Amino acid sequence: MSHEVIADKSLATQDHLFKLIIIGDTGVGKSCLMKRVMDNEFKAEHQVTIGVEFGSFGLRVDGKVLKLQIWDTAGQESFKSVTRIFYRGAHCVFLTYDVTREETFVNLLEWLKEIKQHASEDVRVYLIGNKSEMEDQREVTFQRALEFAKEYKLHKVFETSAKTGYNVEEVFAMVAKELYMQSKREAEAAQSANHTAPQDSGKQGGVTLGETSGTKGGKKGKKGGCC
Ligand SMILES: Nc1nc2c(ncn2[C@@H]2O[C@H](COP(=O)(O)OP(=O)(O)O)[C@@H](O)[C@H]2O)c(=O)[nH]1
Ligand SMILES: [Mg+2]
Repeated sequence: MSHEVIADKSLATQDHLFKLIIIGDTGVGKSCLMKRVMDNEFKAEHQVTIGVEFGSFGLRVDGKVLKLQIWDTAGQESFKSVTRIFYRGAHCVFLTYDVTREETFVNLLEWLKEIKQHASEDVRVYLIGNKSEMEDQREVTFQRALEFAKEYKLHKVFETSAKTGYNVEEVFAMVAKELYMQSKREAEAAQSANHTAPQDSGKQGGVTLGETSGTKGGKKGKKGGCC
């Protein structure tokens, strides 16, 4: 499915809005990923994020405007109580690590606990290994990330480089499209359930438009992007 990135950052109107939260240890490149996708820029110096910063990324797909609302969180332990609030209502999580620092990969287990405790049960978790252009300093192989994702049932795995831009726009665009397709499927399922229900037994149809319906892995799907 082709797409066109919408340059207008104000993006006052959109057909679908999806919330994405970026988490992971400090210094892995969360803020740089957001800066790259929003402004196509990279900053070499590390400015510690205080609490949470907010951005957005817009896309036109299928004649519809999709907007990703991006919440870039601080990685430090001291900010966790603040950032936890932002897991609520997130459609997806970018769980990030630095491919050149193994400790940031090991710490993913702690971040998974945060997701389990504070995000909704059916949130999509994408594993993102950043700084992929630093091949000579790599400490975590892609294979290891794939195995981790399989073991913990994460949705997908990618490597990116906020520095070169490798895979950044592609990943954000793909996620927006996946969320859009999911919300479309859910709306269609809800609609057909509404149409067929009265013929069944005269009982109330169990699914209301915009409510959950079964999706991948037998889990309940979440509310589609709001309009
Ligand atoms: N080589 C390289 N450095 C990066 C990349 N992404 C971020 N950095 C650097 O890593 C440091 C931390 O980045 P930042 O986005 O502030 O990390 P955050 O704490 O996770 O938000 C900064 O010095 C960035 O310049 C990348 O893809 N490649
Ligand atoms: Mg940051």
